[in-house]
Amino acid sequence: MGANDNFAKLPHIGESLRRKEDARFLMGDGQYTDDINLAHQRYAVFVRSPHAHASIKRIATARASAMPGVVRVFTGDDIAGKMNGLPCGWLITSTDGQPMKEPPHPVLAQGKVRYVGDHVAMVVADTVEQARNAAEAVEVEYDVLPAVVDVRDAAKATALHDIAPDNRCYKWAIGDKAQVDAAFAKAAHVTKLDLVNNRLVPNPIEPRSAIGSYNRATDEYTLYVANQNPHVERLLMTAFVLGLPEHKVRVIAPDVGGGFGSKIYLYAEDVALTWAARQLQCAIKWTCDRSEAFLCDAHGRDHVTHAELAVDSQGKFLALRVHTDANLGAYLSTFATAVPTILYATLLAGQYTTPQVYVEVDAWFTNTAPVDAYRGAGRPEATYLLERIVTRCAWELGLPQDEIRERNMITSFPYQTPVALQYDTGDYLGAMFKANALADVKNFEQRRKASEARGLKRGIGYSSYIEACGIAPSNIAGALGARAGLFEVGEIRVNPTGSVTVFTGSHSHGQGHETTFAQVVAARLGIPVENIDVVHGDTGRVPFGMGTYGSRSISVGGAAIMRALDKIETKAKKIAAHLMETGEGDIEFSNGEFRVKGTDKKVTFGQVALTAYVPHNYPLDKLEPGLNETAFYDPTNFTFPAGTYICEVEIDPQTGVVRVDRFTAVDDFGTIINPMIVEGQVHGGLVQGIGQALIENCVYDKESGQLLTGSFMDYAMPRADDFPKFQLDTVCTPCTHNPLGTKGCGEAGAIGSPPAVINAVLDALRDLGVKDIDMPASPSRVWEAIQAARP
Ligand code: MCN
Repeated sequence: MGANDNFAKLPHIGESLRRKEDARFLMGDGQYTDDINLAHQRYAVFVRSPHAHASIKRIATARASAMPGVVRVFTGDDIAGKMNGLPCGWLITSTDGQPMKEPPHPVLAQGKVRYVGDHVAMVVADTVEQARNAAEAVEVEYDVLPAVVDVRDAAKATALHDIAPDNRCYKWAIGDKAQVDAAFAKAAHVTKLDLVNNRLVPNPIEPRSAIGSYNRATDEYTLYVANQNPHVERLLMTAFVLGLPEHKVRVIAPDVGGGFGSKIYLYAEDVALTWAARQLQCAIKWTCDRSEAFLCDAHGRDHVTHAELAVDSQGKFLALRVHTDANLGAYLSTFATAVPTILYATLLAGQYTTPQVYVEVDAWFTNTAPVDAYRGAGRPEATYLLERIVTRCAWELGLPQDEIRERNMITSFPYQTPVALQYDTGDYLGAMFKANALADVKNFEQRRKASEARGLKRGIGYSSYIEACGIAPSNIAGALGARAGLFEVGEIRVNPTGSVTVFTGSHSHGQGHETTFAQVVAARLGIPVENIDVVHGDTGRVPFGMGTYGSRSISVGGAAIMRALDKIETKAKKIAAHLMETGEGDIEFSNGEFRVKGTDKKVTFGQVALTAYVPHNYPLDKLEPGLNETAFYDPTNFTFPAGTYICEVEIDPQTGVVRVDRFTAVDDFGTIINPMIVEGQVHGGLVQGIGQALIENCVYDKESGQLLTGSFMDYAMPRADDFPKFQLDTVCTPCTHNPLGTKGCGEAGAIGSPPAVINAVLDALRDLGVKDIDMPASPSRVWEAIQAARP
């Protein structure tokens, strides 16, 4: 097996099976971290900085320590010298010859706090209430320092870290600057665009939660934690922070209620609880409340960009020049440095044949929460800039939005971009034409007139996105300067009765892996889906893993499972040959049966499984008992999902209220395992992307650095009635280099939708003279833009 088009024809592939995991979620039987309680468990509450930037002059804990139920109050002094700071997991290399700045990130603040919510002390008590009361009694004296929250002010602001006196973390560039400058010199037209990609708060339904525990008898630690990548969490915590042997720490990420990239990061709380469990010889639980989550969960986006697109007289793109300032927050999260570089700049060729692209990125520290890989991570920022400038260019040249895209889209593959990536397959034109038909673009003008008759402005916006998923092939990650490539692990344990347990290093926190991974195994082995269980999220049960983010699970985790299944099939054929007294070369396997070629002799998969564990007359020199295989899979390339999204909005010019009236998404995810799950993933992504475009915005006060949008009263989450019924369809060009032919679908909606919405808003307001608007296009912003454009 291996030819991915044969794989797509197997039973269960392309079937919308209901999610196996939903029964327990719908019946209230899910086991989230906060549902777990251990014997003699105590509770932690963190004292957090009320200031965005301050020196700590004194911390007095005596009063808090003497309060009822308090077990211990830990401060930075208690941990100093006993552990290292939190690491950045995926460091990249600067390209300006200066080393990248990786400032220390103490688990509890030492001498200084750098954002509102920074960890100052941890109080452990018998009950949560006692811990909360005592946390309020911890006295901290601060010397407040000037704060900076806007990335554009970072260079001139008071330094956050001694190691970075100008607050710059790194300068990074990709592309051939000289060639780009030469292309601009001969351009017939240059389109320019300045934009802000607004900061977002991820807000998964389940807030973060963790329980640290320690077993004195075995000298072993266990950390239960709402996390997307338990093995990476363990690796970073043991190797970089606590200096413990890895096998002494077990990390369990049980049911996790959404992550969206905010639960990748090794957070200070996780380390503090694990370490303190041994100090206090008890289990310690902490569950984040929503206000803490707003302050302290890793945020997303926060870029300021200037871009220029050079085109010839036929509207063909000649070159793209980009400068981006990226806000990394106060400290480096796990993916912080990779997001505005490897995951962003390499996508700026988009779906187009632009021969030259040059991107410069300056990344800065500011007094804000760390930024990490929020859904899409880097790729939404790339798509937003590119699809905005392409549409602006179309309007400047008097071309329809689809026309300019058609003139520039890549049509032959593989295609090498000028910014490192090689796209293996795609059908960009096909997706756009399909989207045009589904969105009924030909009748748009009629709908526009009907809106006008009701006093409303109607606009249509396009976005033809591409993303790099299946993160991350070590050959490419390494070539781009990343610290590590990201493979995945799959173990298949065939039980004697022929049922199968799958152990995967991927982690499902809403994506339905327990169903889709079982579909893959059922398809390959020809056994019922019900006979397959998928185990994930436990370093004590799964051999190793890199976790789930970057829409990597089916294409990397699933491919590792396929590799393990290849090995199972090879060994099972030997057993079948032994049973049927023939050579293994004579055996063929399909639909759960091993047959001797050209005869009607056969044995079932179940018979082979039983024989593996109850061997008779085995040639033990050739065959060892058992049917259990593990495989590691390092992809050779990213997968490149792509598609075209078309949004239609109606705007009330009196109030500035934008209503999304129609939204069409045509995606290419290669082979699709479960269409219903994929549709759900696209819906979720669209809601987050449209939310960014119209509603969501994380705002800090410029002077004080206080988070102004620190609750759902001020941070607007999209709701079902903010959206029309989405019209979805797909085209399919199977990925050429993984055995399933799949491309990731988990982020597409969030990546492709923001520019489609803003292009639609601008199209609606064009004849009023509005040329630009930043996300979110809230009613007040739209109204102000209309007023400002008035002659
Ligand atoms: N799938 C499929 N056929 C394909 C592609 C995917 O059937 N061609 C299925 C997969 O088998 C899997 C699901 O679709 O069940 C998503 O797969 P994939 O695209 O590989 O993405 P991951 O499983 O790696 O999920 C990560 C992705 C990311 S990066 C974010 S952020 C995100 C997202 O998934 N966070 C989510 N979707 C989320 N959904 C929920 N409910 N909660 C989150 O936190």
